[in-house]
Amino acid sequence: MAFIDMKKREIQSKLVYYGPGRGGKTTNVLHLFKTMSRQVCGKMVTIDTRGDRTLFFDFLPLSIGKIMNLNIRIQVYTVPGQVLYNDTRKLVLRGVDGVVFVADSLRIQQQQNIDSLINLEANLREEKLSIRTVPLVFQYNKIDLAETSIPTLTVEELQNDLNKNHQLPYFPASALKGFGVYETLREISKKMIKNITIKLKDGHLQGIAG
Ligand SMILES: Nc1nc2c(ncn2[C@@H]2O[C@H](COP(=O)(O)OP(=O)(O)OP(=O)(O)O)[C@@H](O)[C@H]2O)c(=O)[nH]1
Ligand SMILES: [Mg+2]
Repeated sequence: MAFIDMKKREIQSKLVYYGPGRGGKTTNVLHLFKTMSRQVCGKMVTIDTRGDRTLFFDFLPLSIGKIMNLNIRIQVYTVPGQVLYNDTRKLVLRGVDGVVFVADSLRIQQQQNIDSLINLEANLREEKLSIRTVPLVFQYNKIDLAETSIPTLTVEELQNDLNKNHQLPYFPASALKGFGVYETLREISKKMIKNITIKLKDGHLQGIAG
């Protein structure tokens, strides 16, 4: 849950990249880290990986602007997508303010995408949240593979599988090539800032001592 730190004059919020294992969450955050200026993003921290599999989480702090003279900081996290790490996913989701759901365009991952979204809904419910209440955007990653002989899902199929009932913003992307990564971040940041501004004006944002 976003909160104000009066001492530092900043608002802290949490964005989580969620989705099936090997979908490209870490690759998204790595692209941000490699291409953003150091004024906007801090150091990327990767806690526990094996090969390219996240076992705990990645973390990247971003400073993305100001509301009412307060700096807005977004702490970006990725969850481990592998089914067996659900306890870690729940831990990372705690206090979430926004979610990017990174789906994998690989056709063999069709069911894993659907299962991961069901898992997200269940874990949000435990936080008394839902896809309808938390800012969320979909990213359809690995779109570059559509130009190869590897079987992929079309954007229409991904929409039908994941977003039919939600009608949320969605972005075809290739985190590997850096395509669609910023568009995704821009949209989720916009939604998060809108939410934070409403809470701030209504006096519903928690403060910490300053
Ligand atoms: N072709 C292609 N490969 C990608 C893309 N994004 C990620 N990959 C590859 O997919 C593999 C998995 O990517 P990761 O970013 O580690 O996936 P993850 O979602 O963090 O996986 P977990 O940590 O296991 O949940 C890596 O080998 C990446 O290089 C993409 O847009 N296109
Ligand atoms: Mg990862």
